[in-house]
This record gives sequence, structure tokens and C-alpha cells, in this order.
Amino acid sequence: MAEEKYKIVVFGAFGAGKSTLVQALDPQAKHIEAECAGGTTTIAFDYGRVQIGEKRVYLYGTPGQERFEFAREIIGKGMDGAILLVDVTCPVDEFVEHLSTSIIAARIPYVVLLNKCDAVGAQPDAAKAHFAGAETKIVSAKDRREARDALEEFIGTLRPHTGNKTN
Ligand SMILES: Nc1nc2c(ncn2[C@@H]2O[C@H](COP(=O)(O)OP(=O)(O)OP(=O)(O)O)[C@@H](O)[C@H]2O)c(=O)[nH]1
Ligand SMILES: [Mg+2]
Repeated sequence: MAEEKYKIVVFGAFGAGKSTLVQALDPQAKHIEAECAGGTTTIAFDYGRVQIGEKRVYLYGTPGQERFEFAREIIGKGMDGAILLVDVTCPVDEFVEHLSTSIIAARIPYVVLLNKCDAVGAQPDAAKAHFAGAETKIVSAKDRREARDALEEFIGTLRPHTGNKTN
């Protein structure tokens, strides 16, 4: 049986935890980052691979800064599914709305992962209500088990891709 391949792209605002999620799912993950106030930020993309049984998942994390829209468009090409990662320690803003609208417009299967639920001030219920029309799951991207469970659950809802996806 041919190995099933999935390209999954993680979207989310600046600092939502996309790199943390990809790293939790694949400790060998690579990413290109730059120094910024208070830490680092992704300036190109995160890349990781995860094996779930017969399923090979290629994970791409996007840069969260608004000015990297072009990079998000390139990285998103040919994706089989999208993860919208939302930081529940701050209110959902216009940019997160824009990401959500873009994913829906592209008719890509997606899940909203409500992140940083372990943090002080987390308001997962408010975020869950905001995305009431979508599949949502409460996680902490820092928790490898939770991250893995969320990915497995999402991949289980997708149709297999057996084309010529590389990497
Ligand atoms: N408490 C807590 N902190 C988290 C969690 N996930 C990420 N963080 C922290 O949030 C900060 C930003 O995480 P990143 O993974 O760099 O966020 P990002 O979405 O990749 O950021 P950009 O690439 O700049 O868009 C880091 O300090 C992480 O340690 C989480 O589940 N819980
Ligand atoms: Mg990042």
C-alpha cells in the first residue's frame, strides 16, 4: 500500500506558538528565525515531519507577522489541511480573523487549536465560542502529548493524498 502523504500548514498570529507546536511534534524540526523584542520570530517557515502509522505528515509553520503574507501564500500552496493556532491569552483580533477567513475561502479542511491553555489568563472558552462554527481543540503546544493527539485527531479526518508530494 502506498504511503499516505499529507501537507499540513500551521497558521496563527505573531507569537501564537506555531514554532513551538511544530517543534513539539518533531523535535528535529528546522526553522529560520530572527531576534525580535522579547525573543525570536519566524521569518521564513518551520518544517517538520511526523509519522502516524502509515501516514507521513509534512508540517509547515508560517511566519506570524502580517508583512509576511506573501510567504504564507507560498507555503500554503497544495496543502491538504490547515491548523489555525490561536493564543487564548489574548483576544481574537482582526489579523486572526483574516487568517480564518482566508482558510475558509480556500476550502481547505482545518482545525482551530486553542493554544496556551496552560498559561495564566488563558480564556479558552471565549475563544471556543468565537470559533463556534469550526472544529476546535484546547491544547498547550508545549505539551508534546497534547500536540500529537490533536494532530492525530485532525489527520484522521482528512482524505489521504497519494500524489507526488516531495520532501
Ligand atoms: N505558556 C505557554 N507558552 C507557549 C505555548 N506555546 C508557545 N508558547 C510561548 O509563546 C512564545 C511564542 O512562541 P513561538 O512558538 O515562537 O510562536 P510563533 O507563533 O512561532 O511566533 P512567530 O514565528 O513570531 O509568529 C514563546 O515564548 C513560547 O514559549 C503554550 O502552549 N503555553
Ligand atoms: Mg514561529
